[in-house]
Amino acid sequence: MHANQTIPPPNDHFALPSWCAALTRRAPRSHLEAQSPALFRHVPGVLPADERRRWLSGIYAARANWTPCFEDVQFTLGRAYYTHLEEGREAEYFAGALASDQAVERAVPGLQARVRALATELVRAPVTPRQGWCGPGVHIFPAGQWLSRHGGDVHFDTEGLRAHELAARAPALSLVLMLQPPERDGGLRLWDVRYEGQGDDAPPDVASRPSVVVDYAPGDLLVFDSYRLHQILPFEGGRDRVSVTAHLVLGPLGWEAWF
Ligand SMILES: O=C(O)CCC(=O)C(=O)O
Ligand SMILES: [Fe+2]
Repeated sequence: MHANQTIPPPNDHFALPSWCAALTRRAPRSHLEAQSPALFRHVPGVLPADERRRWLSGIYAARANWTPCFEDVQFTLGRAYYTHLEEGREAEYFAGALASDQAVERAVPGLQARVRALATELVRAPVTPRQGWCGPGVHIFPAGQWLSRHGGDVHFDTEGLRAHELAARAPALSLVLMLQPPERDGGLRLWDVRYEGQGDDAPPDVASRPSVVVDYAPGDLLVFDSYRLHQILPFEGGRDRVSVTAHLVLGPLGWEAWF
C-alpha cells in the first residue's frame, strides 16, 4: 500500500479488531496490517505443521469426492454455496448438505469442528453450523490452470446472506485457513470498498481504489469482513492452492457458519 493511501476507519457497527481480541492479542504482523486494522486480521501459524500435513493428505486421498466447479476451474471438498448458486445448482447444494459434511468428516476428521472452534475463539461466542447448509469446506485451486493464470473474481462474500441479513448488514465474516499456498503469489487483495447493495459486481472505479495484498504462509488464518471487496491473485508454480473457507453471520440464533 502506498503511503498516501489511507484506509478510513469503518463508519458503522462492524469493526473487526474488537471482535477478534482473543486471537489477536499480539502485535500486528506487519506494517500493512498495523495501517489497516479494520480491513482484515492475519493470524500466522494457527494450524501446526503436522496437523496441516495430515489434513492435506486426507484432502488429496479424497480426490474422487472433490466437487468440480466452473468446468474444473476449481474444486471443493464439501459443497460451496456460491458455486452452486452461480451454476444454478442450489437445490443440489441443499439436498447434498448432509453428504457434504460427511465427506469432509471422512476425509479430515475434526476439520469442521476445529474451524468452528477457531471462529468461536475469534468472535468470543458460540459458532454453530447453519442448519441445512454445508459446513466449512476446502477450496482447491489447481496449479497451472485458468484461475492460477487469471486470478479469481473480484467479489464480495454476500452470496450466502439472506435478503434481510443483507439489508440489515448483519455482521458477517469470512475465514480462510491456508493449508497450502502456491509456490509464488496467489495472495488475497482486499479493497477499501465495502458492499453498498450493488450486487456482486465490483464498482467501476475499483482500479483506482486503495487496496492491500495479504500473502499467506502455510497454516495462516485470515479473517475479513464478508462485505469487503476481495480477489484471489494469480499464482505460479506447480503447487495447488489449498485452503479451508468458512462464512459466518450473526443472526437471532447467534453466530452460524457455512461454506
Ligand atoms: O482463499 C482465499 O484467499 C479467499 C477465498 C474466497 O474469496 C472465498 O472463498 O470466497
Ligand atoms: Fe470470497
